[in-house]
Amino acid sequence: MPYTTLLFERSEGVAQLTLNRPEKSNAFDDALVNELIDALKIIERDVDIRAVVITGAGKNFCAGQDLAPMLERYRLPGGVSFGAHLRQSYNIIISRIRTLEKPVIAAVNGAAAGAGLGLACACDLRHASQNAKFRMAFIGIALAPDSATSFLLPRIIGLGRAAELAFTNELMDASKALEWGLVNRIVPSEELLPRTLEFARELAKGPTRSIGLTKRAFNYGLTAELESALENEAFLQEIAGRTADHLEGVQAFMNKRPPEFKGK
Ligand code: LHQ
Repeated sequence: MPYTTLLFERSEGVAQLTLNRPEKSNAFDDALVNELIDALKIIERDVDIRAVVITGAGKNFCAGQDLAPMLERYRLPGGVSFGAHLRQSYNIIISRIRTLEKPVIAAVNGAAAGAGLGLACACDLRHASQNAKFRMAFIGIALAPDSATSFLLPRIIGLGRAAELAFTNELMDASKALEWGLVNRIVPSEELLPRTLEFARELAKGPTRSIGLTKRAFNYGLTAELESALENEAFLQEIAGRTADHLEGVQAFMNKRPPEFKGK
């Protein structure tokens, strides 16, 4: 399907998704939601894509839900069902990113707010430009958290800090985000994309199955008890131990040469 709000480029094993509604701070409308879901589906199935970078066009990363069309929907007979809206939009996007067995990096080039913050939190790593800023936004419009911000944000930065960010609706800058562990690194603005893509290309040369299984183990571990996490590790290691990349890794180590992983 032709996209109108999302740029989908791929090169050297890396898919770059650029949310492309810069005049709206890349806020999500229905088209952007559907195109992002479609692109994630393609990426999931394409074995040649072994890492993903998500960024925003223009000065911001993503302002969350586009509030303008929401206003129109309030006027519809019967109003608007936010529950239904979430189930067919952000819930799908967040689940697809978390269960995608490939590394996903958010290159946060400006504001990430509301569902845009949720999108960044769903990624495995967050690289921020000096201009990155983060806002929960929900309480600003008297809503409850969505897009897994209630699940992921306290796990990333801790419950107390998540509560402060949510209740005050503060616009947190990049250096505080680094201090609080929300972002992995800060990069000068003009270097954000080239350096993140370079980082992603290195990850794309890695043992993709093993990275995917690591992600699966972390996901499981977020809610598991110790005994079941140990059992899950045994189950996943059984899979990893049978991959071609594992054999290559051990052979390369024994022969004192760098491994050549194929993602298989
Ligand atoms: C926007 C938006 C926006 C449209 C900036 N929509 N245009 C929601 C509802 C229902 C059900 C389920 O779930 C959700 C999920 C959510 O995501 S709720 C949270 C929605 N997002 C917000 O409330 C964020 C509101 N925006 C902001 O706090 C700021 O605009 C941020 C921090 C994103 C950016 O600040 P600045 O960099 O200072 O830029 P700006 O405020 O000047 O915005 C630039 C333009 O983007 C501006 O348009 P204009 O035509 O005036 O230049 C804004 O109107 C537009 N924009 N957010 N959500």
